[in-house]
Formats: sequence, structure tokens, C-alpha cells
Amino acid sequence: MSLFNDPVPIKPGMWLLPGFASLQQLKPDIDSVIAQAPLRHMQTQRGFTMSVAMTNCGQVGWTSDRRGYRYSPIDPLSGEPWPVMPASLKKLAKDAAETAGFGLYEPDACLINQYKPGAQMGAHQDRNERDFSQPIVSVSLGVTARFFVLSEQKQGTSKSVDLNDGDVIVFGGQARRYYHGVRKLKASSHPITGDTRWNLTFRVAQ
Ligand code: MD6
Ligand code: FE
Repeated sequence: MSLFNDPVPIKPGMWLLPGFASLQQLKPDIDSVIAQAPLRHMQTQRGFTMSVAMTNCGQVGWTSDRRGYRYSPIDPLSGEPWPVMPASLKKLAKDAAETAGFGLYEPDACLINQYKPGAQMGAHQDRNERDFSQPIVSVSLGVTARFFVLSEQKQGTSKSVDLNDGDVIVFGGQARRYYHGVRKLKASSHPITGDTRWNLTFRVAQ
């Protein structure tokens, strides 16, 4: 028997899987990725420094600099390929996708986001992936954050959902092109991560 609750629909194509992921299970693999490809604050094309610190694992990783953002097979910091996606992380993403009704999910990229108090992510669309029929699986760990979703055209009233430790979002179908972001992280404390929120987003990028 599983203690996991049924998926909760947030928007058409967007599912919340409350408490689907376990921090204790994933943290050693996250730490090992970070040991190989350190977290860094990337630059945007417009010259801003992102408040979220990022790294990647998988065949390609999401990177941004003054030339814009893209997926790259090479970590620009080291000149080496990104770390291999740990099996535990990949399995979690596949299980979550399947639970939300997306079978045969084979993510080739995982972006790791680290939020400290005050960090935020502005409204954006994820549109650099080749196949929009494939969902993004997003895993939240540690401190709770407020996630907001708009529409494909960005306007309209936003829908907000608090993402707690272990919550997973599967973002597919119609929702795949919706603008979304994360409100400024409030100072609070989690027994394992301290003041920090982690977010993993799995993508089929290529
Ligand atoms: C975050 N998440 O939760 C940022 N993108 O920190 C995202 O930008 C995101 O959660 C696409 C699909 C699901 C997401
Ligand atoms: Fe996103």
C-alpha cells in the first residue's frame, strides 16, 4: 500500500502529486551532482544575475549567459559534460510522469535550482525543448515556496499553489506552454535543508 495521495489537478494538463518525492532518498544524489558541477548564479541576456543558483545533470543542461539561454551538452564552467543523471532521480521523474498519465517518459535533462531566502523566479515559459508533447516533471524539496501559473499568453489572473517538501508537479498537455514562476522565498526553516528550497525540473530537451 502506498501512502501517496491521488494526483490533484491544478490546471488542464497540470497535476500536483503531494508528497511524492523523498528528500532523504534524493539528497545524496543531488549532492553528488553538485560536487561535480557546482551551483552557480547565471547571467541573463539582459545582464541580470539570477537569484536562484543552478546546475544540471543529464545529456544536456540549461544554461544562460549574455548570449541568451539554451541547452548545452557541456557545463560552461568546467568545459566538461554535465554529470550523468542519477538513476534514483530519473526513476522518480518517470514514476511521477506515469502517475499523472504520461507513460514512456525519458528525460534527458534535469535542472537543479537552489533557492535561499529572497530568491525568486520571474514568470517564464519553458520553450527551448524540442517536443512539447512531453511534460516537465518538477520536484520541490525543503522550504515551501509559492508557485504561480498564468496562461499561455501570460495575462489573466494567476493561480497559486504552495509547493511543500516532497511535492511533485507534472506540467504537460495544455499547461506545458503556460507562463509560471516562483514568488520570493520567505525566510523559514526546514529540519534537513535549513533555510533552503531545492527544485529539480526534468525535461525531454532534445
Ligand atoms: C521552481 N519551476 O519550481 C521552478 N517549469 O523552482 C519551474 O520553472 C517549472 O516547476 C516548468 C514546469 C514546472 C516547473
Ligand atoms: Fe519553468
